[in-house]
Amino acid sequence: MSRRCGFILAVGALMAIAAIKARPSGKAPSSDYHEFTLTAKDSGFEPNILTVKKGEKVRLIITATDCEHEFRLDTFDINQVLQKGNPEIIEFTASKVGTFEFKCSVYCGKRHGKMKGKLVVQE
Ligand SMILES: [Cu+2]
Repeated sequence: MSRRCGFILAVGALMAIAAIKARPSGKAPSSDYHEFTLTAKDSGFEPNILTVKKGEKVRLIITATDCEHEFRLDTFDINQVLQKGNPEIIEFTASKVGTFEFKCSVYCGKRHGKMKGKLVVQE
């Protein structure tokens, strides 16, 4: 009896694994975005260099972890308030080739001036 129960459990487990694997690759439907997950804190953005290809749709998911910041990327007309602990999603198309600075645009303390990063858009 106990062996049979064990067998049924094992088959059940295998079927569950098969069902998980059968899902369409687990990717979100929006996988045509080049996605980055960033944190913002007074020591800077992490990561602070983002490299994409021209024409790519870019999605940034940014979470301020210590206090409120703002993410500013003038070239693409972006200025997003980042409230502490509240991930913000920013989407845009990397339509220009070049290296573009992004920064925090609200004074957040002594290290505010160092809160900078680069978006590198390659041909
Ligand atoms: Cu700041």
